[in-house]
Amino acid sequence: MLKYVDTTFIKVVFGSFKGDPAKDTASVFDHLENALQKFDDGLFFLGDLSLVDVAYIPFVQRFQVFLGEVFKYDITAGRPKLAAWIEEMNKMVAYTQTITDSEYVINFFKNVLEDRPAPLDATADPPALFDGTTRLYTSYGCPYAQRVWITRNLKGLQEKIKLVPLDLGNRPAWYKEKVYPENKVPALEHNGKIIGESLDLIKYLDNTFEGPSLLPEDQAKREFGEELLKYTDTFIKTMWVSLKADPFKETAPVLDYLENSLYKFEDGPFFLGQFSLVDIAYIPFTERFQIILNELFECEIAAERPKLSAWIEEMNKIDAYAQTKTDSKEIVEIFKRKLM
Ligand SMILES: N[C@@H](CCC(=O)N[C@@H](CS)C(=O)NCC(=O)O)C(=O)O
Repeated sequence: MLKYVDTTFIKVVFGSFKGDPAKDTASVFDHLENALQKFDDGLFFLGDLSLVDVAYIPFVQRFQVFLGEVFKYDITAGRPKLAAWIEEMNKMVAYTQTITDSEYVINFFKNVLEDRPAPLDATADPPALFDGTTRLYTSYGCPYAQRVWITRNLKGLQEKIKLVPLDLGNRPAWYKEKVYPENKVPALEHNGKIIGESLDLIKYLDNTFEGPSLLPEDQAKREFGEELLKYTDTFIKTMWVSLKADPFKETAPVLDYLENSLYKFEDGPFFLGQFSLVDIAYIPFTERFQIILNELFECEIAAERPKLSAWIEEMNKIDAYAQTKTDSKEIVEIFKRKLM
């Protein structure tokens, strides 16, 4: 059973997410159901509780949540032993204390499963504009657009907001003519309107759509959040300009501003304590500047800035963000081209 979990069970169920889970997972869930009938001196795989139960439960729990919520497929239907085993496991505090929130599990799988559509270039036809579909016009390499993409993922809006990536180097003419006269990304098509500007858009998504709220209620936190959102411009400009001068010296004040800001609220590693839109607004830029300054100047922005270092580490654990990252080699190439 311990061999089966990693070699077969997890792979088959995971693979089924892109096919027909009810059909494709039948053999592996039946295998569990039959295994549970083998020893009848208890409700567990080997009769008594054992490491086998421990090895399976984190996966069975996640698959049950995801298949139930997203595919409306109940893995325990027609499998009474499996149902009884799950019920028994749920009585165990040592396990229940470790359960991850269902919303997080669902979003994690949605993010892992989402394929990136190919960017549209000048030869591509426009989508069926203003047909009621909500579309995020984006570019995979653009840090501004990345802010909105992360927000969409975090709020679990992968199905509600369709990604329409553009090839910015060879943009389709219809984008400027029919969608967004500014001809920039990001832009959101929603309810017959086009909305631009990444900072406005992340707030718009947070206020308009369902999903976890990405700004704290606390007034002091909100005010500081606004200040930090405004500061993104200064941060980005200063970091950019430094690349053509002396990055060690010129980036210090803005990086210290971030470091000091991270001391303000002690109830978490993020800018406002808990994770918020502020973290989303900064991360695409800190990510890029960290890579570029390391690569071109051997300058580490988080060195001797323990709060910034811990923040970056925490951010890297967030899957909704990890899914939106651009390959670091590509980032270096883009910057080198811009700096020439
Ligand atoms: N202030 C805008 C900036 C957006 C922006 O500059 N996007 C770039 C790509 S990263 C773009 O579309 N550039 C195309 C152009 O300027 O023609 C925002 O925050 O959304």
